[in-house]
Amino acid sequence: MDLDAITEYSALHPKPSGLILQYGTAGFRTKAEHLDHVMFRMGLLAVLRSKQTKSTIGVMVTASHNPEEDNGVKLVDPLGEMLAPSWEEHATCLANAEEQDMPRVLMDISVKAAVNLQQDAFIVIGRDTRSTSEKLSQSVIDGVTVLEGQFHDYGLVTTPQLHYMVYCRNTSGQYGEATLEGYYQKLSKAFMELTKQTLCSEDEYRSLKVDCANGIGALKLKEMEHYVSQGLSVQLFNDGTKGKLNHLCGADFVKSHQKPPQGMEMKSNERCCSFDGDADRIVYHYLDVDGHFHLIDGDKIATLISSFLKELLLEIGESLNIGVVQTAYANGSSTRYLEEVMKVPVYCTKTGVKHLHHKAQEFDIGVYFEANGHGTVLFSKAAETKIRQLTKELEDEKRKAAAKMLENVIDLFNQAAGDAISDMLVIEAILTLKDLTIQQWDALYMDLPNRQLKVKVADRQVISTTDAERQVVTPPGLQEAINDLVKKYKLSRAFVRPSGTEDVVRVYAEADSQENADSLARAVSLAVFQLAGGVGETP
Ligand code: NG1
Ligand code: ZN
Repeated sequence: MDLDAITEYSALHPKPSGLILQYGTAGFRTKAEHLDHVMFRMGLLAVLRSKQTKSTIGVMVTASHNPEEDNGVKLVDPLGEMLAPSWEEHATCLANAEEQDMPRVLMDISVKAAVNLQQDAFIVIGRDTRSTSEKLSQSVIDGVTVLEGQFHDYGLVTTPQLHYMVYCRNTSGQYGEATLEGYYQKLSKAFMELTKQTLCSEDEYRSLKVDCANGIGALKLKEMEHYVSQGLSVQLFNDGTKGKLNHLCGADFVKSHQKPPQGMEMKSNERCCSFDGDADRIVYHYLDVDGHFHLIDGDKIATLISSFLKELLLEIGESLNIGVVQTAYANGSSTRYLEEVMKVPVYCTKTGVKHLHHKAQEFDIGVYFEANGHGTVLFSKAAETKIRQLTKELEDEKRKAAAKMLENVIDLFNQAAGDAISDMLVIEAILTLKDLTIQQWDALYMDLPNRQLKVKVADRQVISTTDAERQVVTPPGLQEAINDLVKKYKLSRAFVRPSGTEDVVRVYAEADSQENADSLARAVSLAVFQLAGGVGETP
């Protein structure tokens, strides 16, 4: 390592002294103007990680669903997965090292992680449409270059597309070709094959309105449109030509406000969906004939997909197991429906897709979705091999067709990460194949009314939790207070946790009516404010 060169280049990306950031649920995220040094240093770190794993590593510059003014960065591990936990710690140390200590901290990491510095390194870089992203990704490149890493800059891509590129490059093309063209071809081929059996060609099934959150999803759907146009026509809204990123639109807005996005013309019973700012989340929604808004969130997406997969498994008659993974934010009705009606095992993990992803790997087929619409389906290698073998060997026509469909589903899901585009195509295929309207899908079960709120506290880390974040451990007395409040309502449930991406404590409450869910959420927020050091206005 040329420490002099590192010191010299680092001075061009100086760290504001005293600034402390944490590699959280989704990497580093904060106001864009505080991130230049972090980007440079993540370029350096990506090179070390690449040398250590002898693989291509990804660096994505995005702040997903957060406001336009924010930005962020995360590293993508060799199989398209989130960065390993021990390296998250390295990332935090490196980002927070004061200017003069940084080269030494970098050396320490390299020694601790037993990195062979002679090894080659290859980094792929992507960014979202934020106005600050281009310059910040250039700082990543500066970091990569000073450590003599090779790189390929994919420029504007969705987060899942970058994960896909990493996965492709580390599996020597077996998974797909590491280009955008390769991505579109792989997905569209699987989609067209999956849907070709259907006779249904009514327009209402084939056209979908997409709210792109004024983000990267719009550009990429435009690029992909003609690949799938025979099976699906998408009409794009909030495509970034006028509105502000994630502002009053997008999956996060729609989910957390339980309202239609602005800038989208919705007629009653029309199927609509919303992506988030980097296109790794999707939720569906529609207005009914009375003009009421209905949200179909990640839980209902998981239900639709897992029931479809379960039917196909029954059809082919193989004993492959299937499990659904959720977080505490999953609506209570969804968990009940999955367990009691569909008889699928359901597991709860901590928030953040890396936790869900990890758990989902324990099954032959692991379906995981966060309620906010971030998720995918993982097939174990063994399950994939079995299914591919069955499509060749089975003689029974019906069983063979079912196996073929499962094979298409495998190809259609971006197994490296939750992907709004993949998810959308799978959902559209299932609705078409099963001849389901959005209302019929929605009617699988009724969501319990719920409310999410945020509370500002001096130090959100005073709140620690257990039982997949469903119980508070500290500060003392808070869990007891929540228990007492929950008892006052029917069908109620509430929990609180420090956010991993924002400086707030999140509060979630569910109850038998919207009024009750709102009032429980408010009461719990007040308890947090009083017992966990609230600041600013009392909730
Ligand atoms: P935090 O800020 O830790 O709640 C949010 C989402 C996560 C996940 C991450 C990463 C909720 C309640 N939380 O995390 O599910 O998607 O952002 O983007 O939706
Ligand atoms: Zn996102």
